[in-house]
Formats: sequence, structure tokens, C-alpha cells
Amino acid sequence: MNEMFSLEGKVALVTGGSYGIGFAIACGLAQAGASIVFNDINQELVDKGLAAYAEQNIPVHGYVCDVTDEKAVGELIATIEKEVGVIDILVNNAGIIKRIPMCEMSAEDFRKVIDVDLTAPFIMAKACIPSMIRKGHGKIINICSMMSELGRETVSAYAAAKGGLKMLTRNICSEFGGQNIQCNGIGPGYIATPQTAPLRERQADGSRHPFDSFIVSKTPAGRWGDPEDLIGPAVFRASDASNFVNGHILYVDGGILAYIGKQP
Ligand code: NAP
Ligand code: GCO
Repeated sequence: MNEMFSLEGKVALVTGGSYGIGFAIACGLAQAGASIVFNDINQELVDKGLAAYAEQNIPVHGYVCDVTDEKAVGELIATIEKEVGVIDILVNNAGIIKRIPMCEMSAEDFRKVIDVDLTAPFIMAKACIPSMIRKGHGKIINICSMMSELGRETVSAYAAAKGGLKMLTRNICSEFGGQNIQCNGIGPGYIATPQTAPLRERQADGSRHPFDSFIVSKTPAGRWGDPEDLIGPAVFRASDASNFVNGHILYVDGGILAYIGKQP
């Protein structure tokens, strides 16, 4: 059974892996035996990540690369293949969110979110798939969201991107499943990371943020998720244990998507 979940001998690339969900997933894949490579958008963040992985005694390779820059991504993949090896597992984790009421949001801001959260996973997958095909296998894990299924005020661009990412996941499954490439999604619920920090900030009077209380009441688990809650699902998705799972989004959300909510 352990062999089925082992990632020994595999190379995993986690985009935006300096902290947050990407960092936790990378640590989990390392514990399962994978060699970890991560990128982030600038040297400062890569250095922050290198220090954080060192604290966990996890050897990693870190590179600066903006995942929206197709030329830079091509160079990144070539460098990784030369310095580390062919990428067996790609985790498209890097992402941004802009919380702006739709009619106040500029098309430029909308496009930026789409660029990072949807176009970049396309660019990354397109850069990794040829070598995966040559190698005879590949795992692509797209970090989707509850907003792949639901909308809410102020996150129109993010929801559109994550909904598109769900369908890109299914399309990569459809186009490359025959070459033994499994492309699946992980849809985290509300996870305590820097990205959601504004939704959990204490109010001036020391009380909890209303959205914080809302999410806790809407989640059957009665809590926000931790990045570590995603480790098991990620190892499953990255390992031979999921070789016949393809085009599927696994929601790791404490049950929130299943729950209509408590009667007020
Ligand atoms: P985060 O704390 O904001 O971390 C995202 C990482 O991606 C950061 O290191 C960020 O760098 C990096 N990044 C952003 N744009 C990039 C680019 N163009 N090129 C390379 N790296 C880039 O986010 P998180 O909460 O860990 O979320 C990680 C993923 O999970 C995202 O795709 C997010 O949409 C998704 N997600 C999060 C939650 C949640 O509740 N937290 C739930 C569902 C899904 P910077 O520091 O420069 O931004
Ligand atoms: C928001 C949050 C969510 C989470 C996550 C939920 O503003 O509603 O940022 O979008 O990040 O994507 O799954």
C-alpha cells in the first residue's frame, strides 16, 4: 500500500511554492519521496521559500519565474530538466485574487486575474506535457477553488478563472489521458493563508471579521482549513494510487459545498 502512495524518484514542480498552500503541498510531496522544485515571482520570495524549506530539512530547487510569461516558463522547464530532471508532477498552485465589485473592476484587473489563475496553468501544462508524454506518464494537479462551483460578490474574475480551470483540467484529461497523463484538480475550501488574511482580520473592537464568522458557520467542520489539510489529497493525486482518476476535482473544504447552512 505504501508503494502505491510513494513518490520516490519523482520530480515535482510546485508553482508559487514559497509559502501558503503551495509550500504545504510541496512539503507533503517531499515527505512522500518526491524531489521538489518550486518557483515564485521574484528572488525575494524564492529566498523566503528556500529558507522555509531549509527549516523543514527539505532539499529543494527554487527558481524565479513569472508563470504568465510563456518564454520564461519554457526556459524554466528546460533549466529544470537539465539541472534536476524531467517533471513528473506539475502542481499549478500560483494564483492571485482581486476582490472588487464587478462594475468597479477594470478590464485590466480582470485580465490580470485570468492571466495568472487560468492562462498560466495552460502555459505551464503546455510546457510540461511533451516531456511527460516522452517519459510515458505525468500528473498535473490544478489548484481550483470552491469558486470553480460557486460565485460571490467581488470575486467575478477569480470565479471565472477557477471555473475555467476546472474545465481546462477536464480538457487536458480528455486530450492526454491516452498518453497516461492524469490531470486532476484540488478545490480547497476556505484556507488560512495570506490570500485570505483580509477575510479573517480582527475588527477594530477586537471582534472577529464578519466573513470569518460566516465561513465558520457555513463549514460543517466548523473551522477554516489549514494548508496541511491539503497534503493527503495532493499525495493521492500525485501518486500511482490515482492512476485511474482523471479530470476530477477533489474538494477539500470541510463539507462547505455540501451544506445549505444553518437556519438563521
Ligand atoms: P497565496 O498565499 O497568495 O500564495 C500564492 C503564491 O503564488 C504566492 O507565493 C504568490 O506570490 C505566487 N504567485 C502569484 N502570482 C504569480 C506569478 N505570476 N508567477 C509566479 N508565482 C506567482 O495563495 P494561497 O492561499 O496559498 O493559494 C494558493 C492557490 O490556492 C491559489 O491558486 C489560490 O487561488 C488557491 N486557493 C486558495 C484558497 C484559500 O482559501 N487560501 C482556497 C482555494 C484555492 P506573491 O506573494 O507575489 O503573490
Ligand atoms: C474569497 C476567498 C476564496 C478562497 C477560495 C475558496 O474571497 O471568497 O479568497 O476565493 O480563496 O478560493 O475556495
